[in-house]
Amino acid sequence: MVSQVDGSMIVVSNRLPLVVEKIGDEWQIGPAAGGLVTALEPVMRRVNGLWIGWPGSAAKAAPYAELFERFAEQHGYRLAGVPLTEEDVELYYQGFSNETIWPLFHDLLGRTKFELATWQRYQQVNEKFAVAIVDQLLDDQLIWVHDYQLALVGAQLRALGVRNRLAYFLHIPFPSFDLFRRLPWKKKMLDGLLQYDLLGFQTLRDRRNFVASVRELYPQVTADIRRRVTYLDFGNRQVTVGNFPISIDFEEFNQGARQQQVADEAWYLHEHYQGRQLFLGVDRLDYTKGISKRLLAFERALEKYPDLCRQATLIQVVVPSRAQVPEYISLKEELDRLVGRINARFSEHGWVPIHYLYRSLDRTQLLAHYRSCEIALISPLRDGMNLVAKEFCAASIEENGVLILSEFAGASAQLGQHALLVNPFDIEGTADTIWQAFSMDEEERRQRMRQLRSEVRRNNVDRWVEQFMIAVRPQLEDLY
Ligand code: ADQ
Repeated sequence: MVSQVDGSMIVVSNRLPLVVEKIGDEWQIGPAAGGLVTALEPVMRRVNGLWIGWPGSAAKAAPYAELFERFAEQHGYRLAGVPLTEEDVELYYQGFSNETIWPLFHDLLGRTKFELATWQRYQQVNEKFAVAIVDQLLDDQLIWVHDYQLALVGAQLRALGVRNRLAYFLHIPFPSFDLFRRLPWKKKMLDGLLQYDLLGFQTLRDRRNFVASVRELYPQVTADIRRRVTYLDFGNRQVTVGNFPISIDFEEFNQGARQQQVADEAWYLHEHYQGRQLFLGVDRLDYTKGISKRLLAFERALEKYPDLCRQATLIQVVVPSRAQVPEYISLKEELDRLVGRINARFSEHGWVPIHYLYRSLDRTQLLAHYRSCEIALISPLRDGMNLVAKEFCAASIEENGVLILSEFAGASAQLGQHALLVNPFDIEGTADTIWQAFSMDEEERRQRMRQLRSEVRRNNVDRWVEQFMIAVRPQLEDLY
């Protein structure tokens, strides 16, 4: 299926999938970390696509034409940049995207700001993206726009006269109408989204929330609900709405975890933490990831189940993210304080309960951590999907890992049956689940992990793209 879109797809996202930096006199390019990039890279390589986005502000003077050419040779797909001004970044990205949509769509109304100036700039920057797309556009290309920063690009493209098929995928949750209705510009936001031909969400819950909001604000619409998609009929046009759980390249993690370098790193970790079970948290620095509550739950578990002391260690890896947004700066300070307090309270000679790494890991180190840690502790307050949960299972090649997963992660819809589900707001319950995982016998671990791995293997990233592409192509609609 995927080969049928070879060369004919434009992917658009806020950030281009690369990091540019100057080392000495040399400009270097490297791949960026993050869920979207992890999911789309293999697909873009396969279809030799064009990816349009903002290159980032760190390196304004970089020779982009040359760097993009080098990138295309190395990665097998092309890039085109959308330059943004500092004010754009402040108002559209840090402002409306990350201080309005992000918290609101993650059910965190108390953190949500509503400011006219950021909303206005959001619309203008979405138009900038639309103009950049038109510059590159061929007649019959599919334009696939990603995520919450670019909800209105489709509407701006239509306003510029573009008639290509337009698809959109939202990587974060879509909130209930009760929350969505707080947005002062909700009608404009929906008007914009409804200009896409296909709207993709992560879970059935998100799709239902979206359709419910449309029905509230457009009472005349008729909704034809099928198993995989809902068709919204506006009389003169139809919009397809579906849920497509994003995934990972299972084999990349499964095979990657077997490499010698990974085994060496994993051996080193085992030696270092000998005789202990390792819990692992891997997250971008973000208040939605529930890191503070997780640390409190771990603390409560140490208090309530003293056998954990000296026998369990939590390795918490946090990747720096959105470092300019004030909320994220104070979150970092809060985590530093919490880790310090808990470690000071429980540490003994030769054992520290929490090992806290504030940095990104390279692929080998990440795989080694997945492989050597017995228990993944993934407890976001809300998460569109959460790829770390799937990566952990795919890399758990000894098949004895335990997955503790928040019921509010999109991934729980697929993995919930064989993971240990927690409500991250329930510190006591999470502490009990930490103990349950720690004391789970080998047989049960294997049974659960085998099921989890076969679920992730079956529903890998290819399937995500395939399902999305089938939904994009109207001649296949009868299949549903
Ligand atoms: P994110 O919020 O970025 O993505 P997630 O899905 O967990 O969250 O993806 C994070 C990615 O970053 C993973 O691929 C992981 O391997 C990588 N990563 C995390 N910590 C790392 C570290 N310390 N070092 C190296 N790499 C690290 C958004 C949504 C999610 C959704 C994805 C994809 O918020 O809900 O799953 O998009 O749609």
